[in-house]
Amino acid sequence: MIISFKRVLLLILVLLLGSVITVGFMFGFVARNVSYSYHEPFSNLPKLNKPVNLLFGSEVSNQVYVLDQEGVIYSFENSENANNLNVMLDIRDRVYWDWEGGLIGFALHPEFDQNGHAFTFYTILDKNRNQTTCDPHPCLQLIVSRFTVSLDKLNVFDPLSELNILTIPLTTPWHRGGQLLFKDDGYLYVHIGEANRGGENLNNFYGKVLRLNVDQTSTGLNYTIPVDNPLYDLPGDNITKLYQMEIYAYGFRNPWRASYDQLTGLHFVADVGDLQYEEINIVEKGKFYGWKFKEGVQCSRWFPDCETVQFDPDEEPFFFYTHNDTGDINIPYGSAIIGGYVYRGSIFSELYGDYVFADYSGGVWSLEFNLDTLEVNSTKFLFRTLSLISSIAVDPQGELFFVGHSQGTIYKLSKFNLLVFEQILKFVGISAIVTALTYGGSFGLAKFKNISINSKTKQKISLGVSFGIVGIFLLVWIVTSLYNAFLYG
Ligand SMILES: [Ca+2]
Repeated sequence: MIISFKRVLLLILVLLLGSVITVGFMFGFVARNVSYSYHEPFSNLPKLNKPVNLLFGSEVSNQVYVLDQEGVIYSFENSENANNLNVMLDIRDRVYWDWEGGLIGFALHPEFDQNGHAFTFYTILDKNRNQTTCDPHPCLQLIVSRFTVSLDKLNVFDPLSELNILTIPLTTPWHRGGQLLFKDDGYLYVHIGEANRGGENLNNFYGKVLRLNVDQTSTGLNYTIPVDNPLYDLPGDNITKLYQMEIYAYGFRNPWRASYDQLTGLHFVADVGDLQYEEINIVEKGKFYGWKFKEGVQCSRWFPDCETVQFDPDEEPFFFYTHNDTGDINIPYGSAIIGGYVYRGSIFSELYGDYVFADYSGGVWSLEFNLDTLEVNSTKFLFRTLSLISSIAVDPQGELFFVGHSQGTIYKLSKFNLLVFEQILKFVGISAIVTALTYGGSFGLAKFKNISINSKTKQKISLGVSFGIVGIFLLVWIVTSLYNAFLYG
């Protein structure tokens, strides 16, 4: 049998092509834009209705809490085997929910495992107010209150234990804020939207971050005002209403979500924008964040000539983005900022210390920033969900979770070391090498031993050996992929 030149050339070509593809991917010559993804860590749970907030309890309690916007708090075991939602609180009879209202905020007291106190933020119909004062919208109230778990059932809140902290009248159905947050000082930070009232006036709670001591009570209040709140010593008080001493920072539009990084003490507030910019602000005591004079770094549409208006010096956002897709995947864009966390987990060491955030439209990015100047150095696209994202959560290990509002599911940040497409190409590359070597080797052996290669049987054997080895590779591939999935799951 004559081994044709064409056949040898073809074998060499296949060998070369396979080597180039394989070596290219092995040493990362082929650029990868996308290496992050998400999966459902609690895939056995029933579908949620309208989840808007997710919170992990302590490592001891090992519980996860999720809020249904319509007025239910569920808990479940922090385990991938969790398959049951426990109803901790059902106040659907009190809650009035609409597209951004309802039961939207929840925080556990820092000593929750001992005292069983948790705090909620929700909207209700205000039946005592004259409806014509709110037309065409329903008259609403924003309620911040405390619930305590039942003594006999530690995983259920007693609905009768409700203690009112704040009641704030609303006249429009927009911009309520929603985040409740405890920081290391033990105080409760309440993030309230401007409710179309602007955030600049210090005589009301709209567009503010409030700071309350909820471990004490004072005359007529189920909290006290910390004496180091920025307006505490100013003339005027809560009786003359010149200033509200609860205010910690002001000038927000819709501070829907906020987070606190214990390591740096940075307090991040995601402020949902109007027409132009979605903002991330680093909040400091007593500072003004611009609304309703400015949106992002520009005059708002309400004060187009804001340079001519006198207002307090404002803090520029830590970061902002527009609603327009620039075509560069790493430049954030979307419809409404959802907020985020400084990543302190261990699975993704390259993200450590970066601020990871989501937009409601489903995109997730990370910001790498300078800790001294608080300037953002770079932005990186992580992934995009099919679901709208309503909230982000962090577990006791510092790993990140995302609440799928429209799909009713919870996602976890995960990493594909190797993308599916890449896997296939690599597989093709190695298969090509193996096939070429085996097939070529069989021919070479046949030639060497002077065996007639025309024998159909010999051809079948060499093909069989080729595909057998390819099959073993496929098996190894599947096992390593599963192992990767397990590692990053
Ligand atoms: Ca601002």
